[in-house]
Amino acid sequence: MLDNKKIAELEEKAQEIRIMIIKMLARAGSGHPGGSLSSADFLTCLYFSVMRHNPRDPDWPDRDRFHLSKGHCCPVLYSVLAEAGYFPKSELLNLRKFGAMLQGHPDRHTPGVDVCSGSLGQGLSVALGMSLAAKIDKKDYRVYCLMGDGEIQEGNIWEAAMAAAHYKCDNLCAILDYNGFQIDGRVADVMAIEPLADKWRAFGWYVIELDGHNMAAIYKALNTAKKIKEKPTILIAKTIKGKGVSFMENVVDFHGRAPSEDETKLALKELKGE
Ligand SMILES: Cc1ncc(C[n+]2csc(CCOP(=O)(O)OP(=O)(O)O)c2C)c(N)n1
Ligand SMILES: [Mg+2]
Repeated sequence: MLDNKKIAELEEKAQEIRIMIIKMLARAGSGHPGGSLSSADFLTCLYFSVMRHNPRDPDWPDRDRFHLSKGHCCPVLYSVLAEAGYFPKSELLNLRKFGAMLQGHPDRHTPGVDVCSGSLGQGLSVALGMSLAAKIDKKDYRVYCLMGDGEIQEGNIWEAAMAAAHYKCDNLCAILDYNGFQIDGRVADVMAIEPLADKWRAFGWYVIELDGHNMAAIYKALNTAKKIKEKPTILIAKTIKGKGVSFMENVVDFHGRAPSEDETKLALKELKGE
């Protein structure tokens, strides 16, 4: 278990990550704040207390892999990678500029990014491939894959889910950002995904349901997943889309719209607790 001091440090870091997300989106003038903010807590926990990785050696063969299947939420990944030291934080302000390192969706030219993503529904298949590669190569790295709740309406997610259980991929940990919203509105209205935990269990997965904004719970769940044998694990993390900025929370418009100048000022004020 982590002590309260370490939990508080991670919470503070997650808040800094949220601040970076807002600043980079404001500068770019486009991008996806909602799902980036909802993922900030578990990405912070992963990169700063759970994953085995080395920012000075992004291609280290024994590193744990992280795959952002919902690639549109790359501002959270870029912020975490910059905070960890994969590249200078100043790069964040070039987001989405023509020719810049940080494109609107993840690209392998960015240190710390293993796979291009953005076309939803493919990530679990990619992560499954990495997980099988580890087994074939007799390596003990773990593979993490972050998916959106709208994204899992895609059929090939379920094909990968079935295969991962069949091949007993216990080095594979999926995280579902269950924020309840997709591009067009509520997931429950567009295409219902419940009963979700039962579905994944029926596909042969070990399921952990948790509050995706509770740092202690996230840390505990990620470490429980490490101990599960013979099965892949999914963390179904209940989150709030736009978490941390009151006027973005659960507002569909902020799925894919950058804040205006006034909104940016307000958002940063809130996040800094001023
Ligand atoms: C195959 C594919 N179809 C459509 C899109 C356009 N798109 C981008 S984000 C998004 C909604 C995703 O919702 P969700 O998975 O819930 O992500 P989050 O709420 O975390 O932003 C869609 C449909 C896409 N990127 N890929
Ligand atoms: Mg969603």
